[in-house]
Amino acid sequence: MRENLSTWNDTIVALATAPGLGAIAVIRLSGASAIEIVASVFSKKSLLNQPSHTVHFGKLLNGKDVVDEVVVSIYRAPKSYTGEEVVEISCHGAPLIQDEILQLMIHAGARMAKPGEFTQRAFLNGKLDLTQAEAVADLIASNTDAARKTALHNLKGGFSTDLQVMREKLIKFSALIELELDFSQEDVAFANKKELEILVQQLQIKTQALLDSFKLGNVIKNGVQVAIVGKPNAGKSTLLNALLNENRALVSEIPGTTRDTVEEYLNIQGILFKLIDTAGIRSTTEDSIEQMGIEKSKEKILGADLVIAMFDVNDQSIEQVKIWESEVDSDKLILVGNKKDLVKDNTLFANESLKEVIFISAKEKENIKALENTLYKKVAGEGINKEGTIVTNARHVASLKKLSLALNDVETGLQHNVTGDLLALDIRQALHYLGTITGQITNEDQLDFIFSKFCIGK
Ligand SMILES: Nc1nc2c(ncn2[C@@H]2O[C@H](COP(=O)(O)OP(=O)(O)OP(=O)(O)O)[C@@H](O)[C@H]2O)c(=O)[nH]1
Ligand SMILES: [Mg+2]
Repeated sequence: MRENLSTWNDTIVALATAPGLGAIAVIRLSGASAIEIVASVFSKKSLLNQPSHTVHFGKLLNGKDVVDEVVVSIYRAPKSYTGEEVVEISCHGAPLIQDEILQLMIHAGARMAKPGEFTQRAFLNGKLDLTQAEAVADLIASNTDAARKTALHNLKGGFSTDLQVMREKLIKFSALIELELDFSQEDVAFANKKELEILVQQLQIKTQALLDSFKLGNVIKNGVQVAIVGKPNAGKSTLLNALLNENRALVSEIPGTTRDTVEEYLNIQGILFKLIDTAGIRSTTEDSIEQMGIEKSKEKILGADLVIAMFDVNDQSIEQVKIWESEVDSDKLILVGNKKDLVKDNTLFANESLKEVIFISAKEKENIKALENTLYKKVAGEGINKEGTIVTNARHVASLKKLSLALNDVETGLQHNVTGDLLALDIRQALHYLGTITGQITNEDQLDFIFSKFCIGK
């Protein structure tokens, strides 16, 4: 438990379910007086003596007026989400009723909760660490299966467990080194420097792996930008439609059909891809509107995480592949040869220069699955390791980078045989950055910032 608990003596209230009309709504209170406040307006037996984890049916009364018939659930401290006394009122879902009950609770002594304040209290009461609290926000905001899974992994403490193990080992060393300093006159060595060196190297590897996972973490959270580019008439818009399974973009045999970019989302095995259909690129065009579209396509290539470079396989395939390979980074590039249904000479598919190419027919929807698999693999490799920790939070990345630098300092110090007090200083610095991730070391502004991104009622 944390010491600043005593400052949290007011009781907060908020709507926990989505605002608007629903069959039922849940209003939640947390704080020392939560049960008293609800009991003071509850029609039935007194709630004050009821045990934790019980539900009670009754009426909420505003003077003599019945506001609603409700079910009240009681969770007593510390066995609740926040670690405080918590009451959840399930009422009928009309916005008017929700409002009236909130007003009633405020009148009886509660105050409106700030965004994320329930989770902030859970954190301050030691129920969650900071990475877990942040995972709660990610979980609520997750819109794909992969995002949900990584958030759940972190909520269960996946990320913090990894860091906690490192932290404990480092603390042990820093204690031993500091012990040595106390006995410096006697020239004894408690800490084994070789072991420390190995530990620091292991930590460095772990930190790098976590940093590397952010690239995947970021796309899991925010989606992958995929630009579909190529010459006019290559079939880009037809491909977009085939991937989406609907006629979203205009298709025609006239080159230069797509003028402005068309963007749509596609979920492949839990990862969100943002597909961007662009205007066909050709070297010269008289039409100034088309020219603007083309400039935009070039911009999209630069900004995209992946580029589907598309060409008509019946039109100078090898030359086009060469151009794309020289223009776009290989780990971003997916080469797609379209209109395979029109190919007369099948030997083309076996051509060595085209071995990276996925041959499809956008119009006949042939081989679209293979392209989807390639998109997925480019992002997730052989699959997202559900047990592995993936960093999805920019704040964690910033701390991990500083941690890595601090570990470097410890390593260099060890190599140069620096004195124990300098070494202890560097280790403490590394411990500090580890602590800022899990929240053992925080400041109020940072907490306010993190929790302000939550929705109200969580
Ligand atoms: N036979 C055949 N025709 C296709 C295929 N894919 C697209 N087409 C045709 O090619 C023409 C151009 O298709 P679009 O999808 O509009 O091409 P685009 O690349 O978006 O063209 P712009 O928007 O002008 O840059 C249309 O007449 C499509 O029906 C395919 O796989 N096979
Ligand atoms: Mg088009």
